[in-house]
Amino acid sequence: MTKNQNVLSWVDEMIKLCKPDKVVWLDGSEEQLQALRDEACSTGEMIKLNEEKLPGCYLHRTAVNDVARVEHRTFICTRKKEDAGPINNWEDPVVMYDRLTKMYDGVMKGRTMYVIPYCMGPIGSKLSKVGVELTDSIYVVLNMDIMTRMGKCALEQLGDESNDFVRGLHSKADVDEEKRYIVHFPEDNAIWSINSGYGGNVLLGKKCFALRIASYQGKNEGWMAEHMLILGVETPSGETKYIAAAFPSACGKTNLAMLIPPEVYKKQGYKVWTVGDDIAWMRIGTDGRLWAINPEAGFFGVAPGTNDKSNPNALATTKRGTIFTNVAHNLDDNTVWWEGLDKNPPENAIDWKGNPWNGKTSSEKGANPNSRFTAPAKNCPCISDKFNDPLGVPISAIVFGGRRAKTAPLVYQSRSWQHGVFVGSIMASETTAAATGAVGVVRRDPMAMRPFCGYHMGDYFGHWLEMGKKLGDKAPKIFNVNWFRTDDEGHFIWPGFGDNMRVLMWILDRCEGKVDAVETAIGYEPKAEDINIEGLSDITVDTVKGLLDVDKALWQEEAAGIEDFYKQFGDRLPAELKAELETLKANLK
Ligand code: GTP
Ligand code: SPV
Ligand code: MN
Repeated sequence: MTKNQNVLSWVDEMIKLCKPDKVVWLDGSEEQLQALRDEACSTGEMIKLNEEKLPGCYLHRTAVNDVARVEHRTFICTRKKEDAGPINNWEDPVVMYDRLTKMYDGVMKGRTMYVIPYCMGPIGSKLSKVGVELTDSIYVVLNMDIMTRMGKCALEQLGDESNDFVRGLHSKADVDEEKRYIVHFPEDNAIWSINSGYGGNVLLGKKCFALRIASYQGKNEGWMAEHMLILGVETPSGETKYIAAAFPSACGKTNLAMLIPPEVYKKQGYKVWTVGDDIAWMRIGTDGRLWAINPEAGFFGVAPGTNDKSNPNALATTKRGTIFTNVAHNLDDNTVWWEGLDKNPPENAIDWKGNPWNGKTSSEKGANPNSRFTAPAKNCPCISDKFNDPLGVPISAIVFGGRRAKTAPLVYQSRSWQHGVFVGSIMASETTAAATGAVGVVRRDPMAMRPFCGYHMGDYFGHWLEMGKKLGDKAPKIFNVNWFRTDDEGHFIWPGFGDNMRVLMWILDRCEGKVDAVETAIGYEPKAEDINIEGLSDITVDTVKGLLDVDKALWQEEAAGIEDFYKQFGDRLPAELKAELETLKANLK
């Protein structure tokens, strides 16, 4: 399929190591993919769902011990330990290669090795990059087909001579969690993953390449790889403005990216278009502005909570050609179900663990909280016409946000790019089921990149500051949002979902200088009456005032927490951020 000797000799070397019975190169053809789907169904690896209701859709259950990313088993192996930084797990590459080589030796005996050439980003775009993933999992092949541009087209994008591709090696091995490793060698453009079969651990184009490796490449090459959705807001006059937003895992990127405008905007003719829901690669264009592409071709979205009210666009996207992972299987009509889909759970079902399950009587969950759908972006009713544009889209605003029950207000704007980098760097959020470990614990998650930054976080902040200098007055404006403030009973105060558009409209008005703001200790806030609440029954101007409240005592605690967090970066913390922290402290006095 290729004459590229760099690819061929590396694949040969890995075949010698893993010793598969058979090697299959994926060309991206429908015939080859359908044969693999059929094979996966014949072995029980996948279940074909109701062809009338969910054409081309399949269900897969991972091992019960393998349902989320494993941050404690994820490594950045740079030659110098300090280059991985204090947040990443590190091991000497020599030691790690040695340890893993022993584990991969003969691991594919009796199995087939699939060679998946894939392209992150539109074919033909200068912003795109190629990877090759070797795996012994058909599930991985079929997910990579949805999530990337895969097959011959990727090898053509690479060309016959180039050595600029990411080498990804994956084996499910025994799915032993004690021996699970998700390892990155940024200096070698390599990723080695073993003993998992779940999402972000094994779809190596996604978090491993498009964030961890790409963030390192971006630092060296002068661009940015970010954990961000990209959406376009089209005004009644037909002009579209683009926003990129970074929220931690399971904190609302897919939902915001596909939002349906509330009636008050819809009737005026506003529309929202999805460019991406998880990852943005951003470069400075010839016009000096920041341009973004979505390197992915599909959505690996959180299933629970997705319904025809919260996110009808996502639900519609999953109606064909979709792989569902770890949701409940409704045996009555051979479809799928998850918590929050509707109020009518199936009685005759199999839960995500593979056990008989009655949704009406069982106290157990039918779907894992981190169950997912893998759906082609082209299915999405609101997919942007710029989705495949090799140039990407120009970004007007960057938005940070997380899950904070208190502290963070509904929205505020940074005073400058530098202050905006500070705002991103101090992000904190309650942990979710997207990674193993405790859920609901507040932790610092700078720019939503804590689990995904492939190098020293202090240098990463420095890179953001550098980008701002290059962008100058063409830099996007930077904001912070919080949809998750709760009342004393723990209920979310802000309605969220489609109504988040009301906040986006203030953000865009700010970018165009159309609306005033109030200066607070933490940055610029809207006047409460400037957030449009027309048509909201439970929200008054006073509710909005409450949501915008900056509690000085809480923020003083916050400042102390930030100071603590910053300490670990030592002299690799940019002086500009230290200065911003001092300003915050002074403002809070
Ligand atoms: P990853 O794919 O893990 O990176 O997650 P994501 O950021 O795309 O999160 P997603 O949009 O899938 O949302 C995750 C959870 O947050 C779902 O259970 C949603 O129902 C919930 N959620 C999303 N947006 C809102 C919101 O505006 N308000 C509230 N209260 N919940 C929301
Ligand atoms: C996330 O955890 O942020 C995801 C899902 O988008 S995974 O691909 O599993 O990392
Ligand atoms: Mn994500």
